[in-house]
Amino acid sequence: MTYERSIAAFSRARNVIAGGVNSSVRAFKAVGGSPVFIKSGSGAIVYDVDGHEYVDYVLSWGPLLLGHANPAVTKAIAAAAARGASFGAPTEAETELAELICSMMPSLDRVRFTSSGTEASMSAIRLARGYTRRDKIVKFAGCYHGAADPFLISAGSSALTLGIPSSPGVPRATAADTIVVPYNDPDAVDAAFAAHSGEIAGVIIEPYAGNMGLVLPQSQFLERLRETCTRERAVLIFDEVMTGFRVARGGVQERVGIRPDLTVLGKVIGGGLPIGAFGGSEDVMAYLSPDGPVFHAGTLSGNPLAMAAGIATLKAVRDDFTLFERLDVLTGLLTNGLAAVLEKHGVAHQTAHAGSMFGLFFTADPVVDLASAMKSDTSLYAKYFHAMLDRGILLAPSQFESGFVSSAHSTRDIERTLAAADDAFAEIGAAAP
Ligand code: KE4
Repeated sequence: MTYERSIAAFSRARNVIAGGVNSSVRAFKAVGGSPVFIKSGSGAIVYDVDGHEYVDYVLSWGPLLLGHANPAVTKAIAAAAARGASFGAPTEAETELAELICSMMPSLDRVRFTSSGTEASMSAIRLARGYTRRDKIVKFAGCYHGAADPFLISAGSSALTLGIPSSPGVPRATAADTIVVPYNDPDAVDAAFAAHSGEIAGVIIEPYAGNMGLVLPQSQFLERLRETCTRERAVLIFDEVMTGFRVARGGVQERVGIRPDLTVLGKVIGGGLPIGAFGGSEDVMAYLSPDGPVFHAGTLSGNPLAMAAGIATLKAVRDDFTLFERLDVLTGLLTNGLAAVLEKHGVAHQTAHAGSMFGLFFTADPVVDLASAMKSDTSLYAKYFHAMLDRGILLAPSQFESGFVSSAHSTRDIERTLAAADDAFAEIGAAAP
């Protein structure tokens, strides 16, 4: 396939937008080539400016649980827009979305909306520090909590992709308050608390890690974290921006039966519009301004359009009792099918899937943390990405991301994807040195 219009669009964008993109991972740096510019989407399909059609597994990096231009979501946004886009005053739509979230995530007594997951994670950390009067936080190598200074130390997602997991510009003093330990290593967490007794405000984790590829917690890892944080009186924060309302109605915390003290949300709860949220027990959230001393604010927090999109999305999540089962079956069909294709072509691989999230690593060894994820063959991933793009399948343009399936995807889309993968590896295999 040729991509003339996308190439021209990228060249034009670079004249006025830094790097030609408004979020780094979109630039295709990890896979090479020029990024495709998308013109429109509908259901599981997106169309680029050259007129190519793709089955989309990026889904705006997770928000589009119901697929592109879902009719109910689109109608809700249009109706809200006709009433005025923003008021800078409370609206009942914010209460309605908060009630929907709290009804499906029982660990949340109270929430606060923001305009991004980054802002929500930042604010959750500030709240944990204010609540405990401690400064340090523990994060896990390869986990990504957004583009805020405290997290850009051994971060995942595009920070990892671009080789800047610990970004320049983060002051040493900030980095000194972030303790990084390996994912799936509860002993390392205990050692951090032993070394910094009484100094650690909280532990923030992606309970299913989706930003180094998909890496799932090993048995008892999350349980140990909960015990340690309870013992040390530190705040356990589940960053469920990606997993919330995606791996189950109540996120990972429903699947594993663990109540974090704070939860960070985003993506799905906004149905594709800018959103983030953080929430937890009434006790902890009472520390947040204006009732408490820990400050938070945001011009467009709780924006009526995002609320409308989120309400329409979460009503579908609440009312469709087979949704998560269907998504799990479809995603399993995809990952099992990909494994079979890779076996057939003799390609070393690890696949993972949880609900409607999936991951694929090109390595023979199990992936349990960042170090093992980094052993993946990223150059093979780049070849795979482009071979699939040329065959009408849009995957994450980085090995260190997760893929997503929506309720708009069909078994026909999965079959089309598997046929493309088989054909792609026949080509790649033939080209192998
Ligand atoms: P945003 O600020 O991008 O809304 O959310 C940050 C964030 C926080 N926590 C988790 C677990 C996340 O996955 C994210 C953002 N995810 C990335 C995808 N890996 C967003 C894509 C991008 O950066 O363009």
